[in-house]
Amino acid sequence: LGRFDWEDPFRLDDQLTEDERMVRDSARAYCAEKLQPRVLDAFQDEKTDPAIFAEMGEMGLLGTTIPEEYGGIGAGYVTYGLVAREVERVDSGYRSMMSVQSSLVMYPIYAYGSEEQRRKYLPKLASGEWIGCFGLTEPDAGSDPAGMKTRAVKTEGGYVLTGSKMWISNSPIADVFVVWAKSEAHGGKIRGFVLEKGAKGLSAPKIEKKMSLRASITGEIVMDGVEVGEDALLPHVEGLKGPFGCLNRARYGISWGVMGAAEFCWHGARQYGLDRHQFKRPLAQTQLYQKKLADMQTEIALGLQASLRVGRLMDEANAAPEMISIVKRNNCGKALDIARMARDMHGGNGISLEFGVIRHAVNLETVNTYEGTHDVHALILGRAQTGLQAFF
Ligand code: TGC
Ligand code: FAD
Repeated sequence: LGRFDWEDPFRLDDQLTEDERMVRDSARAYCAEKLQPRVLDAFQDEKTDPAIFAEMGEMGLLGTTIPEEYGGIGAGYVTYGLVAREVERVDSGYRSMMSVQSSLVMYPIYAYGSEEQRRKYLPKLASGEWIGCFGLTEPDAGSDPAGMKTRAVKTEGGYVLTGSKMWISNSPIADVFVVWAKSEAHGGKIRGFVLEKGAKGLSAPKIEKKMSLRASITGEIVMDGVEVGEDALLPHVEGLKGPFGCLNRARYGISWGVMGAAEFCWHGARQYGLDRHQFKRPLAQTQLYQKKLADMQTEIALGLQASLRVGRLMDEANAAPEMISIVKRNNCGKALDIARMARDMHGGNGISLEFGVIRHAVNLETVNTYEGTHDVHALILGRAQTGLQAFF
């Protein structure tokens, strides 16, 4: 008979390579030593520490899939997923900071950029010296990015960008802005541009009063006639497949990340149930409590296996976007259910920041919404199996 490890029911660990386990373990140690101790204050005071980027850079956690010659560690997508799981075990906001930098800023510069753009930006983004952000969403274009209003108008030496982006992770502290705009010179097609902090007409005010992802700063990007040279254009992609190519990677990473947050909540609820006695017995010795723990264990075990499968296919360049929609949607929804359940199982203590479960629950509300809402991914999957477009 095989061995059963309650924490790792399908022995995910055995399915990883030695290199994958090594990066995972060093990410886990960094997160436990450096991120976990500061998360409570960061969330409570809504403070993002920019030093985290340099720390992550030093640990090789930024742009893990980017080749070494540009500052990455040239690892695969399973490794990237394992890192996301460790970081989000601490806080979805910290994972957000990491995944925007890696999948939404470094990836497009690597995949769609010129050699000069790669050499100029990637090493400094990999080390965390520069912080990046990704501007797709607008005040009037969220689930439907094709409805964006931001425009790039051709000038003699480059382009002038006008428009505004909303709900942009990292933007108030960003040095590098990957921004998507409709370009008249390209028949109104969506093109990517790399803007730099300090450009005239470019500002990134912070969005205040967030009740979720409070450890990760979010802002707008306001472009009031920002002039850039021809060298700001990402030359090798046009159309929505540009930003979607980045989103595929970030959504996949999120599918692992949220399982880390869910594991934190599950483990917390289990320990709480063992420690806390009511009616002269541990809470964990009641049938209802055990059923909830079994549901959590099952969903997390299944979710991780699914993400591992998609990751292996990504490493073979053989994954379809719809597979990513399945794991992004399902794992986010299940993680949110698990965090809410863990909050309930902690009773009154569950609403205190000290136990972490309410923080994960409110964070996961965002994660279930960004990178394509739960329902938008249902529509992507509905379209794929019926051939019928139900967005509009
Ligand atoms: P549609 O007609 O489906 O496609 C337009 C073009 O794009 C191509 N495409 C893809 N390419 C690569 N990967 C994918 N996943 C792709 N999906 C579509 C498609 O082939 C087509 O190409 P072409 O060459 O024929 O033009 O587009 P649509 O306008 O009908 O879109 C529908 C929909 C709803 C699926 C899409 O718009 C969508 O996914 N909406 C959700 C928006 C979203 O996810 N926004 C995320 C913003 S970034 C963010 O949230 C970062 S938070 C990060 C953090 O802090 O961690
Ligand atoms: P809407 O699109 O207005 O959706 C509202 C509701 O309507 C949702 O329930 C949705 O599922 C539903 N809905 C929409 N269309 C349909 C339909 N056709 N049929 C049925 N239901 C529908 N964006 C970036 O570009 N970069 C970032 O770095 C970034 N970071 C973010 C950080 C945070 C903290 C948050 C909250 C958001 C961030 N976003 C970012 C934006 C995010 O991607 C959007 O919020 C998300 O795509 C949803 O868009 P929306 O908020 O405009 O909602």
